[in-house]
Amino acid sequence: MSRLVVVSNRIAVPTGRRTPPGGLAVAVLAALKEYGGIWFGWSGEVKGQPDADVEIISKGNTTYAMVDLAAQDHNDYYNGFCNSVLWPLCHYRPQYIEYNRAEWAAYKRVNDMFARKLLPMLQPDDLIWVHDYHLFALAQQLRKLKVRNRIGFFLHIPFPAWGLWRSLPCYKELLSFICEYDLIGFQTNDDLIAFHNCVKFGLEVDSDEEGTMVKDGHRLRAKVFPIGIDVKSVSTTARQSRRSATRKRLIGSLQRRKLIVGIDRLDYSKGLLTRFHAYERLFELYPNQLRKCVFLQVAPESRKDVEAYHDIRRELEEASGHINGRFADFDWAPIRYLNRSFARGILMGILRAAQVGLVTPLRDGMNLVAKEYVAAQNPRNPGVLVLSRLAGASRELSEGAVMVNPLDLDEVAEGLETALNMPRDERVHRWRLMIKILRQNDIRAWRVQFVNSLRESAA
Ligand code: ADQ
Repeated sequence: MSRLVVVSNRIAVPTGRRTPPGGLAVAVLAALKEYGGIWFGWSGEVKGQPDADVEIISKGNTTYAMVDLAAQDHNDYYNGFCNSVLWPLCHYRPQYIEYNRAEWAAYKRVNDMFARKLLPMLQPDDLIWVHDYHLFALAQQLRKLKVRNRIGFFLHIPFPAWGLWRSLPCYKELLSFICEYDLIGFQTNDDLIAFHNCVKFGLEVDSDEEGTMVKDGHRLRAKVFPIGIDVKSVSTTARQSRRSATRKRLIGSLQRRKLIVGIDRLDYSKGLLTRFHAYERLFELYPNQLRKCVFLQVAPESRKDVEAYHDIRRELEEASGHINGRFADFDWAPIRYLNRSFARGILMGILRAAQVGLVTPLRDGMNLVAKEYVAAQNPRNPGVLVLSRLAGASRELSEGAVMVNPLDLDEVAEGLETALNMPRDERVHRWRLMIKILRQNDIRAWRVQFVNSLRESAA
């Protein structure tokens, strides 16, 4: 059986018995355990010299291969082209795009460096699975080095519509790089359609009914593989947290009030500021909710080196201060804003304790927190998910969740009111609809379907 070679911007080496948190790490580690192989990527270290040596750690049937990034590459490739061009572009936030040619050159340079470092480790029948927008150009760089292996790519974030994609100065070149893959996977059908349109209008290449495109004699298949979670593991972790001191402190502090929870990275795509404003609107539209609920938002900082992220923390502190100043009482503060991260067990326990999971990104490839919230619930007395129509997860969960447009503050406030008052029978009914889908499309199904499709394209 062929080995699997996974390539992602960052890699996560498991230490001791602890598995690194996050859906991607869990899925990749399980796939590598099954097939054996290599996980290759950036070590997370920034060093002065470009072209650093590859550090190798072997554990069982898996090899972890890591390279450091030079300071200039970290700035221009990672903070620059990846997070100041591609991330805002794919999340429909063109106002945050800061494009320059030096950073585009750095993107190609780092993709080329990854390809050259990976090359000596490859065997002829390895299946190569590349992850996310940092490495759109990797297949093209590997092909230049005469690598003939099958190469698949999964995009974790949305793919933008043609009208937006074409605003990227180097859109044509980047698109033709993506077409060097054999298989490309998207989170939702919307992303797949957007990609087909970009290839059609940008490169004048049509696709057949099965989503196959042929460009310069090379066949690329594009399909949808919605990423899932390990439902059982989330549910068990959340249930076990019942005994944790943190959870007891949280429940005690609520004094029987209902808990609304949000858990996100501090990122403009997650719609945190509009979420805070919508919560404020809840008390304007439904003053009966005053003193009856508490909103807990956990949001640790991310990408602190990127300019567009500088203002978010201050804006959220101001908004939460304003809401508490406006509505709080001696013994009640409506909002608790925690600007730090927590261990996974504690997070899953918080999700289980909450009567409402509030997930309102302005754009999101999938949003695993929405799925984790559902899996963490007590089946006999579950909470309600209030979910943005603009999250990829809405494609699977729209029947069970209370669906809202995050830009319509009144609609989010109404959604919260509905969720806070929902009778138990309806909550159980909605939860069952969602958990059934989550079990079908779990993390195992995601990786098995992707790897099988890649293998088929090899045949
Ligand atoms: P992210 O943008 O990071 O991922 P998301 O899917 O919500 O977003 O979260 C990924 C993981 O991080 C989840 O397992 C979650 O529990 C954890 N996490 C989130 N906030 C946290 C916090 N405050 N503290 C600790 N852990 C936290 C990208 C895309 C998503 C897509 C995933 C997977 O942007 O749309 O769902 O990849 O494909």
